Formats: sequence, structure tokens, C-alpha cells
Amino acid sequence: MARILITSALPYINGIKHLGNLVGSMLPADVYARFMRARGHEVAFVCATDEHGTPAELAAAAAGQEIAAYCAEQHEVQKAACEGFGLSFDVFGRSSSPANRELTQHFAQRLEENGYIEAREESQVYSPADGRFLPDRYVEGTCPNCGFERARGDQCDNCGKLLDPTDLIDPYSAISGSRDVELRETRHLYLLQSKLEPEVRAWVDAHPHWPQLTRSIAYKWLDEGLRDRSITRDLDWGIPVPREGFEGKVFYVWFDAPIEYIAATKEMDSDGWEAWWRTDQGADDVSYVQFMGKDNVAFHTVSFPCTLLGSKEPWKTVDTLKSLNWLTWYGGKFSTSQGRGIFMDQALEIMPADTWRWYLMANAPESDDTAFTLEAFTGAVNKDLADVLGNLVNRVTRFASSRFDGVVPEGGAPGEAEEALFVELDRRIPAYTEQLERMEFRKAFAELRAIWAAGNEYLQAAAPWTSFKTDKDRAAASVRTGLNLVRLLAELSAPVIPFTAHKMLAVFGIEDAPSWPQGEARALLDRLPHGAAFTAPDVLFRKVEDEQLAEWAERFGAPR
Ligand code: B3M
Ligand code: ZN
Repeated sequence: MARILITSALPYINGIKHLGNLVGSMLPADVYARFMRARGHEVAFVCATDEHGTPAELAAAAAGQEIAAYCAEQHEVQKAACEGFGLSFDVFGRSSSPANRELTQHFAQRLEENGYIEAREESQVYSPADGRFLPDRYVEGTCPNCGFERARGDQCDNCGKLLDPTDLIDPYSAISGSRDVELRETRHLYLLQSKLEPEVRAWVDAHPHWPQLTRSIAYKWLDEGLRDRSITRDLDWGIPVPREGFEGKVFYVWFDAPIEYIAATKEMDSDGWEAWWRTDQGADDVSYVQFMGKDNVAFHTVSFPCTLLGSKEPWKTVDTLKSLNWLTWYGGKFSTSQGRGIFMDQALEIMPADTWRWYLMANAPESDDTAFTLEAFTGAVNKDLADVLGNLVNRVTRFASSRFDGVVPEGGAPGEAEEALFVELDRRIPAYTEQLERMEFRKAFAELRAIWAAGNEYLQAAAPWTSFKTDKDRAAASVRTGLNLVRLLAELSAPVIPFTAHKMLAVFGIEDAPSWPQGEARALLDRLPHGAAFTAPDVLFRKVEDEQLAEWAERFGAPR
């Protein structure tokens, strides 16, 4: 048994997340957490809302709310949506928590003591029309590198070059559009990432097993040369900078957000958190896995490690990073502002959580960006879930209820059909398990789909409804195998469709958290006590009709 720390990138506070955000970090992290718990490991699955920064301030202003009240409310909204999706966080914290304030200030102080912080006078873009300094990404203008006219001050979306806002030609405020922007003097703390580069590089070098996408992003940043980065901002909302001359300034949101991984663990367990995070307090045997979208990789492979390594304290750093590409909305962008795509709360209004979980994970954007389409979603529900898994469960439990008095039948022995099933499962279950271990979700769930299909084909071949007429023992053996199969499939499917798995286990009165099946199929398919009563469940999955699909396409702006 191992101890496994799992963090999902922290959803930003400015409104409920869409399905692309969900499958980009929180959902795969949940699947992995559930799988690891079922394997008997001790898991801490940590997430939180990321609450600081200008976008939060602007969103609160747009909603006509005080920022603190806005964040408190949105935290609850996101928390409820996460629960609705069955995301099994051990803690869902807030980056505005006292724990994070304390830890963030602590890190800043350690970095300063170690000579990695420097106060620098700089000129920054100020917008009188907006009454604020403009954060880098809220200054737009023409890219000096490629001439793109709407480059952001932190990066050009057209050519990808990292920029400073002062590099832009003809800058303007992206908030108000005002071109009346000027440079004003202000003082900020800089984290001297350039000084930490050799350490960070050595640390990245020491992780040759990271996935290709992760490594290439990390090296791209290292090879471009780490720039010293200012870690403070002229904002009201955030973690105050406890230093003379810095009154009224706060830490940069990307400085405090990853520290919240640690702080949230402390929010969860104020006594035991160090055993997850300090290698001198037991965390040396923790295996730490992070999940995130590809746009967050640099912050996790370079910036956050600078904070941790630069502290010269024995903090646990990430062992394995799982980064995902984009889920697109029919090949385009999900857009919060333009209401394109489906958001977590809307998704749950129209279909059960497991249907989304299944479709999203079976089509996780792993090796490439992947298009979400309502048509493919509907196909996955109707075929995989209703026709294959649901059909199998309902057929076998109904038949057993009516012909075997609602108990697991006795008598008979495995025959040809059962033996063939054993062989197939003994090949497929280990493959599936290994793919989940490697977090190759698409492959894993293709395997799971094949396992469901094998179950269905078995039932078709065994046809207990036919043998029942001539050979009751034969039918009994098949029905018993079928019922055991329902349990086994529930255990195997639980990481991805936990609500359905729970219903399937409840058929046999099993309420405990599912544990991962181990051993040979022959034994796994004869675990239910003979003669034990069970209750056939209601239909597990309803099919989506064409009219329904058309209505959704209209409502969510699917392109025609
Ligand atoms: N909040 C993700 C985003 O908003 C960002 C992740 C923080 S992880 C420490 O893009
Ligand atoms: Zn450019």
C-alpha cells in the first residue's frame, strides 16, 4: 500500500467551468483517485478554487458584487457542481484561505532569505480610464515579432512568443479599450528565476519518465531562458505582501495558486498535512501526481518548482504530471463569454453525471485536441451505456428475478461459454488495469468498453432463456455467472461511472466502496454466495432520442 497525493489544477473562480475544463484536470484526477483508492492505497485528492487576480475582480464587478462575497458564492456554486459530477475530492479548499495566506507569505520570506527576491522599480502600464494598472494580459497591441494586432501583453497568441506589455506596439486597455494608457512607476518583488534555472533544469532532468508533452513544454521554457518574474501586483484583492513599502500590494495569483495545493491539504488536516508535503515529515514515500491542461504545464514544471526549490526546505515536488490537450466545442473554442459549449451545471440538468463522465473520459484529449460533439455524446450514451452495459445488467437481473426467484442460483458448472469468457477477461482485465495505472485513459476505456461487450456477447452465447427449458443446471450456471459479472463490471467501471457502479452493487446489497478485483476471472465470477437474494435495478441508462438531440443542439449553439 502506497500513499498517493493527487492534485487537480485549481478551477478559477470566475464562473462555473465548462466540460473542457472538467476533462482537462478535475475529472481524470478523480478517475485516478478512485482507481487508486480501490487498489487499497491511501489517497489525498486535493483541489480548491483559485480566487485571486484581476479576472476575479472584473467578474465580481460585472456581477455587481463585493469581491469577497462573489468568491464565497462562486466557491459554493463550483463545489456543488463538482459534487454533482461525483468528484471525490478529499478537500475542496479556497486559495483565499488563511492557510494559503500564511504559506504564501512564508515562501516569499524564505525565497527572500535565500537571495531569490529582489525589489525592482519598474514602469507599468496604467489606464486612467480603468483606474488601475493593467495586468499583462489586459494590455493588448501589435506583436513586435509577427505583427498580429491583438497580441496580449504576456504572450502573442498568433506566434506564441512570450512578451512584456512594453514590447507591444500601439498598446490599449483590453478592459475598456482605451488607448489612453501610460507607463507609471511602481515597485514590485521579482523572483529571480534566472538564478534558479540550473536547479530547476536538474530537477526536470531527473524526471525522464514524464510524458512527452510535459517534458517538451518544460524544456521549451528552460531553453528560452528563465526570466525573473514579478510576483506582486497592484491590486486590492489577494494575499498582502508583508513588507515595508509594499502596503496595498498583493502577491501575483500564479504565485499563490499552486501553494494552495499545500494549503488546501492543511485546510483538510491541520495536523497531518505535513506528512503529505514535507519529506522530513514522512512525505518522502508519497507519490505525487498532478493533473492539468497543457496551458498550465509551465507553471507546474518551472514556476512552482522555483518556489519550492528556492525555499531550500524539504518540500515534496511532483513525481508524475498528467497533462491534457484541449477538448474543443465542435473543433472551435468553448467560450464562457459567448456562451458556446456546455457548462457543468447545465450538463447535469440534462443528463446524469455518469453519461458525461463516460463520454469525456473515453474521448479524453490525450494525444491531441479532441472535438466534443453532441452527436458523439449521444452515440456513446445510446450504444456503450444503454445497449451494451445497461442491456446486460437489466437482462440478466430481470431473467434471474423471474426464473430463479430473485436469488443467486445454485447448481451447474461453467461450460463452454463461461470458459471462453474467463479466457477473455483474464486477458483484458490486466490490460485495463495497467492502462489505468499509466493514466492512458482512452486506451483504458476502450478496453473497458470491450469488457462490457464481452459480457454482453457471453450472455448472448450462453442464452440461459433457451437452456432454461431443457437444462436448468446449465441455465443456473449461466445466470450465476451473469450476476457475478454485474458485480465485477461494477467494480471495474466504478472509477469512471461511480453512480452507476453503486447502483449495480446495490443489486447485491453491497454498499462498501468498491475494491479492485484481483485474481482469475473464474474465481471473480463466483463470489456471490449461492442462494443470496438480490434486487433487479431500474433501467440504468435511458437512450437519447433524436428530438432531444436537436433541442440540445439548438440550446447550446452547436454548429450545423
Ligand atoms: N486556475 C487554471 C486556469 O484558470 C488555473 C490553474 C491554477 S493551478 C495552481 O487556467
Ligand atoms: Zn506574434
